[in-house]
Amino acid sequence: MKKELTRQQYLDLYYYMRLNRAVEDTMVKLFRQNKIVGGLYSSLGQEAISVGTAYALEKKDWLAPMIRNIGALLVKGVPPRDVFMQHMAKYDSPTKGKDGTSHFGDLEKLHIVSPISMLGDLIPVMTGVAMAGRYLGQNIVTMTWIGDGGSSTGVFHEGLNFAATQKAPFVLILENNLWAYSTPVKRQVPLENLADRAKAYGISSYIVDGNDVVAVYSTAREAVERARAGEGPILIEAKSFRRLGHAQHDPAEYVPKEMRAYWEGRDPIALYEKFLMGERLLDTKGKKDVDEKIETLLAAEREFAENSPMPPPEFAETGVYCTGDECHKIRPKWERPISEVTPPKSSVKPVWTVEGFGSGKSAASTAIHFGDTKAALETETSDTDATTKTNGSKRAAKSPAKNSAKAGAASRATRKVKR
Ligand SMILES: Cc1ncc(C[n+]2csc(CCOP(=O)(O)OP(=O)(O)O)c2C)c(N)n1
Ligand SMILES: [Mg+2]
Repeated sequence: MKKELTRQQYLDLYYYMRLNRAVEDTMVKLFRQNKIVGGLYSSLGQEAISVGTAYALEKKDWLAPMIRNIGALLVKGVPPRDVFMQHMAKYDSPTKGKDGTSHFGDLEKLHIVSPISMLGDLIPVMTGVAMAGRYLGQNIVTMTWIGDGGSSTGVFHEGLNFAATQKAPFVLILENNLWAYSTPVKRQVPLENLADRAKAYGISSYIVDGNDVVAVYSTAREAVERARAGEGPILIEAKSFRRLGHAQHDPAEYVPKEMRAYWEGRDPIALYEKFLMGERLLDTKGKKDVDEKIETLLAAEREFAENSPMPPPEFAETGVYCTGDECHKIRPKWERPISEVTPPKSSVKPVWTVEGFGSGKSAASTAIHFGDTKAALETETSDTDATTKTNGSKRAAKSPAKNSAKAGAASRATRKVKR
């Protein structure tokens, strides 16, 4: 671990990792007491990923957690009582008892989009949030997480391609914990590094040790800054290990004992404590203070959660059907005049300029136009034709392989027309 943060930042990372683990330990106890109504997932051994990445975001930024990202929620400002009550389906929980796991968000204050269970679906959603922020001039970055298994879904690829094409200010954290349910990553992806998936979409990626919180934070910070500066989406593969089963029901006997032992020896909190002590950023007293702070906080939060009532039975039908009141109040928030963003008054010509199309033969084929834009198209046409040729030859010099592939495609297309 390299030393490069402020003292407060080092201690914040420590506090949030400890809090993350303690909140989950408390929930295991609640689960054993039959007070948790749904499934209970664990991020044991992966706390450095949730905490280090979320800590790299600013207050105005948006995130969407998955099942192993309670740490990210805590960093964003969600009180532990909300996490407890949500899992206990209590009436005071963010979803008022309508969900028994972690499907809740906070669109108003904390900028959290609720998890979506269908793995990968948050990628296009958070791309959309990033694009909306750009449209509104907010200069925000959005972030979500996906597992090694989730990175094989269709929507992962569609979503990342969409984000790349739109140059969305979006950072995707791929938590490679080596298992997806009982499937080892080697049996489901023929890649050593899942970060290589970024190459297919022409975007940047990083690989980071997911058990080193300082490395995770520094990498995420750099990625967030680059995305905010307009470089487009960035993928970070954080390598770690799922120390428990998929959820509480799964004893994970399929995991080799030696493998578990290896990763237990790389516990992110133990590693970080050693680093902090070595750098004299933490001592036994400081550690004891954190123990007490967390213990006091969680005792109060747990008590509040346990005392919260279950929802009344009649509440079951509230919010299920549209009554024409609440749901119809939702309106789009146009913060720029509509005329500014729609043709014909828009300062942007309603004509796509396509550079480096390749054939350079037909100018019309280099522009895709829409609406009644004949005049604009005519002006655009000659410019575009020139650009196409220049760029085409520049590219030919730089990248012969790419160009010959294009030429091949072009001649195949020509052959097709002739027939
Ligand atoms: C599209 C989709 N397919 C299958 C599932 C069922 N499912 C939930 S979690 C999970 C395993 C996910 O593994 P991984 O992405 O590696 O995440 P991890 O559990 O290791 O954090 C599966 C298959 C789902 N929720 N969504
Ligand atoms: Mg996994």
